[in-house]
Amino acid sequence: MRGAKLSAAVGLFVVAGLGGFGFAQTMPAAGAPASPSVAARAQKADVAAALKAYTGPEYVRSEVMIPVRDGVKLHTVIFRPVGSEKHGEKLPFLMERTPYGVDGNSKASVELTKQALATSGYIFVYQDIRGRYESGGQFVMNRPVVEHATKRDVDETTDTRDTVEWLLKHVPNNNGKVGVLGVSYPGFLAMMAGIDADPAVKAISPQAPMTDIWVGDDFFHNGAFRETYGFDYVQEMEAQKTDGVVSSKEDQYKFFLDHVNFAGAAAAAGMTKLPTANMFLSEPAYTKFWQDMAVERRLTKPEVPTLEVGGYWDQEDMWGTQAEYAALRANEKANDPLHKVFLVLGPWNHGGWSHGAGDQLGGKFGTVTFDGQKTGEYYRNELEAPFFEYYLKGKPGFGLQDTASFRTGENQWHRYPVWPPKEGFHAVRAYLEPGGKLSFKAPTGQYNVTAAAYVSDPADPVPYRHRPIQSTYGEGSTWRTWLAEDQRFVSGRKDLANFETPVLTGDVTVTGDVGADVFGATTGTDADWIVKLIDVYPQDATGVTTEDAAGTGGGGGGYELMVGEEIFRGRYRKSFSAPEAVKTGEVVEYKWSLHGVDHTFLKGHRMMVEVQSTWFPLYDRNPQTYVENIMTAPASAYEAETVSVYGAANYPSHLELPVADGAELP
Ligand code: PG9
Repeated sequence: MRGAKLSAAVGLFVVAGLGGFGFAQTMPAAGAPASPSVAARAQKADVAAALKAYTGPEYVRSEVMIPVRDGVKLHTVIFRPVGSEKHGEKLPFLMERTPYGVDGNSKASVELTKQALATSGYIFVYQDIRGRYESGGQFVMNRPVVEHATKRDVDETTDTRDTVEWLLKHVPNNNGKVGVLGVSYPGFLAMMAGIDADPAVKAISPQAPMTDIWVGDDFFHNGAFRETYGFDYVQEMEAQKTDGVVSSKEDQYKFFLDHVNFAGAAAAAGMTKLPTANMFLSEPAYTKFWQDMAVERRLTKPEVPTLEVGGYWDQEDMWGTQAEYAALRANEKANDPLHKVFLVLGPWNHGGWSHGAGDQLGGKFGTVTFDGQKTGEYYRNELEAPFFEYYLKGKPGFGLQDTASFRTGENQWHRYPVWPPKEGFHAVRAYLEPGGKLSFKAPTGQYNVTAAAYVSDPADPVPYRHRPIQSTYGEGSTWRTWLAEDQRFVSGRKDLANFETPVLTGDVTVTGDVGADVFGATTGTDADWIVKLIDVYPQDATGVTTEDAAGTGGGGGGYELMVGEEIFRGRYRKSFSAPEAVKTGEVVEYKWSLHGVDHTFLKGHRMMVEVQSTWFPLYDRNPQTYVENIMTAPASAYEAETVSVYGAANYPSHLELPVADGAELP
């Protein structure tokens, strides 16, 4: 996870990172603070309060350059509890490897950010990965795993192994066991520790790991390019060895519209030669380059106990956690706790479980609360700490059998023997029907009719969050919580279609993978399909607040909360690596996943499905006229087109919903 970085100027510029699982995580979840001085004060107050509460041992810091097999040296910061060697106590290692800089980690940040574990006593290790900050070698974004034939064949798995071997030999009073954890990029690196794992690695926790950045994580989703994220992140990581922050005062909606396509925006920022930007521009389809990075393709079985953690409202890597769990779980041996994958999913944004109470999610454009349940604290104290305590120290108390999930709406934790759970749920179809109806009865009698049609105009795309849209991690950015924003700011637009149930007469719980199955046509030759599953709150709703509630005094009446959402780029309907134009007017079936959901639509609420064809500038605009490379599409290719969503006996567009048995469907 990138820390919340501070920025204050116009245009592209670079500031130093805040480091590790350190202070960055004490930043408020609702976006970057108003100014560095406000942020610094808030951090100081948080730190002072947390330090007061800490009762564990003090930690002492040392620094070392660890040599790996090809002679590169990796900068590593180590914290050991003061006096542990005097008691002869042997302790396990807990390691985080990161591209975001480890120098900022201090004794205080160790004692604060992993309080339960720091109190128990671990040797904490933080390492700059190859090519970043003070480590030697060359940084490669999401470095693929390679065949290890010679000493020059290095990747993150070999760097981890070599580091572990060095630590075991050189750090006194270790118990020979290593745990590796991390969120996001460090989550990807935690998974790397579980591939061809060193025998001393006894537990890993990949948290929001990016897993396949073309199919479903940071850079593309089902072929649609995540324009703002790709633009910002690549500059922040590849323009220099240390973290930068891209921050602009300009509304990014306007910036990307004015530059027509990604090539135009990248040229304006002078970033076209950065390695990953160059690949965006030259290989936008799912080529070998992107496939080689896909981690789930490497996961043959859980080599070590693995705790996967993810958030249902993760704005960056929602897919990775669920994909890794699925790949590992499929190859797990029954009753083998040493080769087991566990999964925790909760009501969190990217990394939201690692700091704060977790009793609410959101920002000024929408906040959801969870009946006072402190989901983050529960995760850290009842799941994460016991996991490492059990596997690295042999202490009892880790009771998770397989999966823990916090079900929103109902606001309760549940444990399932597998994800998605099979017992107690069954698949139902929610059909998109004419008149804006969402119905649980299949359409009969009517053939070839559309449920809705709208004109999608790339000159006026649907914004994905409230404007002005700030740079991802720029000053005042609402990026971190946009998935929880009240969707009423767009749902009245003419360039999308809504389908709603009547008011629910009983609770309807949806637990598991939600699928979209849309029969659609366009007057163009390419189109994007975005489907959102929304919980529409009643006028007297409690537990939600939003500035959008015009006339309701800022309460949450009528709040529209997305609980599942995803895009599919039409040209990839047959193959992700060989895109093809769509035939004008042809009705095509598009099927894609909206991922795992665990949510109760409460009695008195309504379910809504929203379909649209732009989501800007989160995703670049599809010109809607087929061109070979959208990254360089000329302005003349961008055409307004009519998009039709069918709702007929022969074209039954629907959502596939895993619904709890016994639910009262309208
Ligand atoms: N989501 C970040 C990321 C970007 C690109 C690749 C991998 C990770 C992160 O927060 O680390």
